[in-house]
Amino acid sequence: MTTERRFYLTTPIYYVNDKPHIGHAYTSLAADVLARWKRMEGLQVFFLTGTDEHGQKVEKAAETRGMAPQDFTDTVSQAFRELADRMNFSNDAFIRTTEERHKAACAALWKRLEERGEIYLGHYEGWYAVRDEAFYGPDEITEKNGQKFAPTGAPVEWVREPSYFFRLSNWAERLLAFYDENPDFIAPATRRNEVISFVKSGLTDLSISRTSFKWGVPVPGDEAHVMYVWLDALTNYITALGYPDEATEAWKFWPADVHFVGKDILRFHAIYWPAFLMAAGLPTPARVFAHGWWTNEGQKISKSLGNVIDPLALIDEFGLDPVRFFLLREVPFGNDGDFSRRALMGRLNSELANDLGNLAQRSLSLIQKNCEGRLPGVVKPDAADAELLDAVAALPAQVGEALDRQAFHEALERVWVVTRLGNSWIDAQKPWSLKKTDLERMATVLRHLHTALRGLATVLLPFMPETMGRMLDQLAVPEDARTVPALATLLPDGTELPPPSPLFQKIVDEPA
Ligand code: ME8
Repeated sequence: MTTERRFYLTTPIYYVNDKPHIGHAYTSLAADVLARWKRMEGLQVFFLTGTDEHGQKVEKAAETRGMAPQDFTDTVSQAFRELADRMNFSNDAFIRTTEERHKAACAALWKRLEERGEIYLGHYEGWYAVRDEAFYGPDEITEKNGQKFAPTGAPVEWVREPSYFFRLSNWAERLLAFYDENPDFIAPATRRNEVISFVKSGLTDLSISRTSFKWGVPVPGDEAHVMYVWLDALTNYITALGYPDEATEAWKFWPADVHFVGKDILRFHAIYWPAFLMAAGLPTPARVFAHGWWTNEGQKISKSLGNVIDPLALIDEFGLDPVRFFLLREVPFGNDGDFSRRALMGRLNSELANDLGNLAQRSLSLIQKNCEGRLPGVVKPDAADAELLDAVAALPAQVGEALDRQAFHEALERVWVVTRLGNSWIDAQKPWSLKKTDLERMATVLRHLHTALRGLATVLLPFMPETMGRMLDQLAVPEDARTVPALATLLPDGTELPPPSPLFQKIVDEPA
């Protein structure tokens, strides 16, 4: 019996208090690339994204617009779905926390925690930031001009209300042992240390219900309370797999292989989430990866500064795949990064149009012109060919290894090392002048270039699915051979290649 290899990866579910921006697109893009790569490796993949629709923040946003919360969330959630379509995300499901199945999953998890003695009724008194939907301890609060703030800069208010609590304080030791036993659970490593020191500094019980507003999942048996939005939200990762029905096919995907999150919400995913799961007797995810924060031309992205980057406008201006490429190429995944139009244009012009696009165009035009558009065979190999061919052959394993660490920038750098090698190799081999001097060598050189281009386009397919799909069309690689394992099977000599056309358009205008 063969066991299918499964891979489950998720994005945060985004708050629907406002329309999507570049940060949301970024997290989901990273997940999309990994999902596509894992499918290409032959794994059965479940890639989940969606929207987080309850809580005070969303309720307030609806109120400001004079809309009923459900109508408001229907509209904004749709904008996130459209973003996923426009960004060509390959998510297998899109979950909304206002769905009935999700409310049922939350209620089931709550009851399980209650049965296991993990929940008690008490009274909450302390600081709460609606913007973060988070509670803060007195030692975390700072004051400026009479207003109190959380470490994130979000204003806090004093909350005093009856509340159910989760016995988080009982889980500190168990969490520390868990981080120790699972050194890869939190990535990157610097973030891991932050979480460990936070847990070591002591955990207090967590307030998990609110009574001062209504927009949430009712607490089973006590409808004066709605569940704390983070307990509700985190549960989405198991709702989507059919929880509480653990007999479903989808449940086999649990536990998750990677939860992709931004660094702002690591605490919820690396502390609360495993604690809830362990307390409920459910398996814990393998990894939470917290990536960094984008700024815009050096400034924090915020609505009040009016510098929110709309991913759809960027796609309209630069094309989808250059944007997808830029976001993962420009900044090491995990670090903060600055978005600049000039940097995007630089990457598009030099790396996509020049390095990759021209290499393809030059090689394929020569095959078209000098080989009647048919794929030549290898007739006159040379020892010098090994450098290029070995580098191309090694690429899938190198890219796979980097992607297993979510090191998207390293994966792309590996690909560009080989792309640059392809360019220096074509310049050294000069197939355009071999036409007059050595036809057999010319055929061999062009065949090797085709092999290199096929390898490059295949490993880049998850990053730029549309453009690399076109490149593979031009290379005459059949749809079912666009995978890493299929690279082992050569295309037959004489395969007819369509006339090539440019893959990327350079952008020459200057930023406004
Ligand atoms: O936190 N740079 O939702 P949210 C990079 N609903 N990434 C950014 C970013 C930026 N400037 N701004 C946002 C929530 N992000 C909760 C999550 S999960 C169970 C519940 C990305 O709409 C990043 O992934 O505030 C961040 O963690 C997420 O959007 C926050 O989205």
